[in-house]
Amino acid sequence: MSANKTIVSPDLVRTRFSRAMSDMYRAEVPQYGTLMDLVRTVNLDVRRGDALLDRRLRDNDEIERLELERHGAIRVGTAAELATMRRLFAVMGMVPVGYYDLSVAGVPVHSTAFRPVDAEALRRNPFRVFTSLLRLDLLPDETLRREAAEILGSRSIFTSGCLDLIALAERDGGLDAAEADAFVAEALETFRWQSEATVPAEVYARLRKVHPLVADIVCFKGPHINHLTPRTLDIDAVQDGMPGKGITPKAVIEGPPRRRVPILLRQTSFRALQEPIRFRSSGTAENGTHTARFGEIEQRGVALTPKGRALYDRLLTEVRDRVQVKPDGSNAADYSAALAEVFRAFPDDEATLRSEGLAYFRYAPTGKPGAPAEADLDTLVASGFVGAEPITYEDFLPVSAAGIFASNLGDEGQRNHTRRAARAAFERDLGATVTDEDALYAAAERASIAAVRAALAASMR
Ligand code: OOG
Ligand code: NI
Repeated sequence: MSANKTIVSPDLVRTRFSRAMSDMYRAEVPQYGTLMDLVRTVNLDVRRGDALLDRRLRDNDEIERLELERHGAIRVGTAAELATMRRLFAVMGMVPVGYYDLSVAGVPVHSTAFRPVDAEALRRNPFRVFTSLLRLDLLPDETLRREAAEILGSRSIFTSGCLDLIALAERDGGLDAAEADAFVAEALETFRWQSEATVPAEVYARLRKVHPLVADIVCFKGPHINHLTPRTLDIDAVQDGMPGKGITPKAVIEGPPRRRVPILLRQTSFRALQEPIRFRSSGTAENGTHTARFGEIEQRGVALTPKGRALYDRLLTEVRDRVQVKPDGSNAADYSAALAEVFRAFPDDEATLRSEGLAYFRYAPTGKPGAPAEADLDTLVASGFVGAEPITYEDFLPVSAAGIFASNLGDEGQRNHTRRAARAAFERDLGATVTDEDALYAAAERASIAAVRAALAASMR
């Protein structure tokens, strides 16, 4: 271990990395820059029009986070790639949270999200990367499975500099400032778009026929970042504003409907670019096109308890049983109407969400003097001694993610497939268990209650 090495915070490495990714993506996909500008304008408008929300954002130091906030997504091909990805993200304080089974949507991947978990790290920079692993076991024929595995087995998606710096961070418990800069530059290479396919046109075409995602994952040198998603305070306004900026959004917003109290996550995206690619072939260069990259926006709301989540899942199923969006999106209005109507059964005020145990809240003393320390929490809240703020949902939703995948493969059609979750295999390939997201929210709420109790007890002395 090098003497006197000053370790920089993983939060800082994450911030530098997410900035570098954003700059790279803006240069690669100009519409992303346009989208960022639109989101910034809408967020400013919302804060001007909603004093309570603006105060909350300020009080929680969320203003700065809002500008920084985004998630991205990648798809890897092998267990070894996934396991190294886990080590790479660990350098930036990001750990795998949640298991998402996308086979429900007929997409042959399963996924996790690498993200920071503690409140302070999230406040500094909540950057997350939705990471999917190809499931060769879901491909229809054995020859193809073997061929895909062989192609993937002969690529290396990390630079040797990157691998060295990951090992160094593991050995020394972190990186110093110069090492961190080098790490960001090396890591960025893995996520860069590279237009040369590693296979001839014929192989690409064959894999594409099985599933467009298979071609996207197998035929290139690396797992190019396929989107970066800024967070907006009003997703409907951004969705409506997109056409005016020359962007065509997908037909419907995924997730819950618009509400007074936003819950979980709402997302919408726009179609990927058609990008020129070059195939590897003997002699002449062959050209083709590939759609890999797209834009997305998200609006985050309060995290739900298992009881709230069960209600959400039940209502969403009811909506989809009633109306399924057609591949061309022509019945989007019917879907939105059904969504709004069915979700009337989901309470839409903070007091009820709290009293019915549907959502997670963070509690804090308001400073009002004379709190009866022995009173129960609800009484303390009702009498203004303790405040309750919604805890933001930091994760993803499998049905929504499936919709995002589908729309960017050029097919908005909603279908229900059989679940073929394989969490144990995923964790084995990852080389670690994934953190249970619900446990994180429950712990955050519990810790805030303990802190309230301690503060009230101290104020009695
Ligand atoms: C990931 C799609 C899922 C989200 O926000 O739910 C996703 C992908 O297309 O690789 O990013
Ligand atoms: Ni996304």
